[in-house]
Amino acid sequence: MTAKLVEKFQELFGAEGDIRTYFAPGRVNLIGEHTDYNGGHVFPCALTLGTYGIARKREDNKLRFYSVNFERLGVIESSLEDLKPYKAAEWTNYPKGVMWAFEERGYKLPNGLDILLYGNIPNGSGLSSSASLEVLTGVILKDMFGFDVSMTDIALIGQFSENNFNGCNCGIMDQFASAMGKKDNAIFLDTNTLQYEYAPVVLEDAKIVIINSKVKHSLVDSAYNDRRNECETALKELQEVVAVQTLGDLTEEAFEKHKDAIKSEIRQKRARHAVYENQRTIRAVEALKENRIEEFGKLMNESHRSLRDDYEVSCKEIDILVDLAWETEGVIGSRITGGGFGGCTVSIVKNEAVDGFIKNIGEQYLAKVGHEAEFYVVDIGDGARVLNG
Ligand code: GAF
Repeated sequence: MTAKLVEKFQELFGAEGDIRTYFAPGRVNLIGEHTDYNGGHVFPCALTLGTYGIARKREDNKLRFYSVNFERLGVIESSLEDLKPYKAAEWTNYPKGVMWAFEERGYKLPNGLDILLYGNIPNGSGLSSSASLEVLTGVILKDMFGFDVSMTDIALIGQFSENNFNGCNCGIMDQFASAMGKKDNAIFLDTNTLQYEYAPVVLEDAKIVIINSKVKHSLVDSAYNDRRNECETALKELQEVVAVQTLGDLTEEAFEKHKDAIKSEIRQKRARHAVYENQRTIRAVEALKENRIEEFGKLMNESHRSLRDDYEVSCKEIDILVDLAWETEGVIGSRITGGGFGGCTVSIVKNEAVDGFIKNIGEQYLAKVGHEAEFYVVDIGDGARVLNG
């Protein structure tokens, strides 16, 4: 894979100099959705799908980008002087945003770069293609310029760039999963403290299957930011009656006791999701550790209902996929994954049921929705890294 990309890089940018190769994965979140900006827990894992980067330092301060995924756009030129937030929408805003964020944090970029990218995560599907691009850029800059930043710093810088350069007020989950992923493990992350532990996902009798609905409703960024604002207002209202720093500090009982302090029904529903989902995630990780996989699956299903009914981030196509999964023999659990309003579902499916699951749901989805879904039986991979020096 990388040999072909290096060849393309050399064809576009010349063969001389120290050409280096990098990879950063996308992620799938098993449970703990819309909790990462509410001080709660998440449980994502890195995929073996992700973004590859081939890069070389330049002598001047020019930046040249090329994406194999957007070939028709050709080479896009820019420079270190041109790192300004909220410019015209184009994919180079992700790597440029991270360069800008490094400089904002005091890491001056001494040279420009030539970068070629290729991603095999379906774009805009909720599997964090943009976070993988951000983390990849962080790893390139650390490696090229010897910056003393940890992988957690790279995740935080990626999130900072997404929030302040690209205008999406996301939490830390996606960048963290891409930077810190570990083969065959999910990451149980407390987003309030950034403490984390790896939990092995050893599913001897089952597989993780992602279904891409291939719909992306246009609301994504604005509705995401709305949810976040609703939760922030609900938290302020709760703080009038109970001493908490985040919604993640509340148990279900404490929430039920104090919820009337939240003065709108919609905000109550949003906060209820954030509180219950956080507690569900903690319980789900315990269940997985103790090999109670059926219980893990039930919690995934509950997570979906809460995201559908209380948080209202699902959509017709995703609900069709989840309902079909719930009706299928051999499915342990199924839910929407990622930010929502389209994108993907994640299911845990018994080995012997996987082929039938793909065939039946594939056919029924096509009949009900009018276009095909895409299926990925995935492996959990390692986090972002230099592939060769
Ligand atoms: C998106 C965001 F980028 C994450 O930070 C997270 O909030 C997720 O939606 C929902 O859990 O992927």
